[in-house]
Amino acid sequence: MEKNGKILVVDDSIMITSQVERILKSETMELKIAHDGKQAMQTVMDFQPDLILLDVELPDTNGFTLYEEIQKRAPQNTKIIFLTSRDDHDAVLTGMTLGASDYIKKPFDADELLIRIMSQLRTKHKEDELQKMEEKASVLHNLAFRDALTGLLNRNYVDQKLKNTLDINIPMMLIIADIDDFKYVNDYFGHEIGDMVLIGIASTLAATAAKWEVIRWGGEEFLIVFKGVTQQDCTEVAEQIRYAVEHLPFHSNGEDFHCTLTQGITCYDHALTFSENVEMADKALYYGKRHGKNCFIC
Ligand code: GH3
Ligand code: MG
Ligand code: MG
Ligand code: MG
Ligand code: MG
Repeated sequence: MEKNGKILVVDDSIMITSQVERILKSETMELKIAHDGKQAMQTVMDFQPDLILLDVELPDTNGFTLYEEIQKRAPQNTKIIFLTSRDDHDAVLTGMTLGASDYIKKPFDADELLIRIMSQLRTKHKEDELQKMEEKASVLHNLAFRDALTGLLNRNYVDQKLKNTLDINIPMMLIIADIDDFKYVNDYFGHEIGDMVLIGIASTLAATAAKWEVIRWGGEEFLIVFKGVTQQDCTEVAEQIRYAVEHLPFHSNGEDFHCTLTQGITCYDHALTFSENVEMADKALYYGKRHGKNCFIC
């Protein structure tokens, strides 16, 4: 029969662990016992329980400290219920403030314990389902809207998502950045190294303009969309990008080399279409290309 929950009981009292075993025996649950903090941590990692019943007074540690250790190692939705004879106000507050799912005082009522465990397990299963759905949605989102080589947003993202979020009341800036003499990199070092350069420069752009949307616009062209910034903010980022890319070290066949890029910047005009705005940034970019590259033009 499929088990519907993995429970770890952490308690140094054999009386308590046997009692819990009796209560849960009839249920379709898998049970493990740990008598101290060390055993508990080992079991958390090996067994990956859905729910932990955690005593506070333990021979080698205290349950509150152990709670924090478990949190660091256990999967995200693991439920932890304190089951303890520490019934004073401060202890209850400490346990619940740490984020425990529940706090049950000893001596406990068997039926109540079971119901509370089942309730937490149901919540856990729902959270797991939700997490799986979110992960699936995120994978689908990435497939649709991210470029496979660089991981940056793609043009489809601009058409399907970004264009619907434009607000005429929010000032915007665009940067079109194009790698300088990239054809030479491919011709001299080969297409694979060319790809490595694209990945390196893309991640530099993503890190430097982390607050904004960075799109792989074409082969070696990138579009950065700034919302709610001044021209000065934008040119500061452009200079950071220029500097960071220029100093990014590449290596192939025993040779060290560097790449640069040229940027065209435009203040977004909401009276024009998105493409027309990109064309304006393009014009600035080509001005920069004709005037020595490795620069930005407004
Ligand atoms: P400029 O400074 O004027 O921009 O010169 P450029 O050589 O960078 O520009 P050009 O348009 O002549 O060449 C761009 C090159 O980028 C040509 C194309 O093969 C290469 N490219 C485009 N996409 C990719 C890619 O995904 N991987 C690799 N390795 N190369 C690519
Ligand atoms: Mg104890
Ligand atoms: Mg180009
Ligand atoms: Mg180029
Ligand atoms: Mg060219």
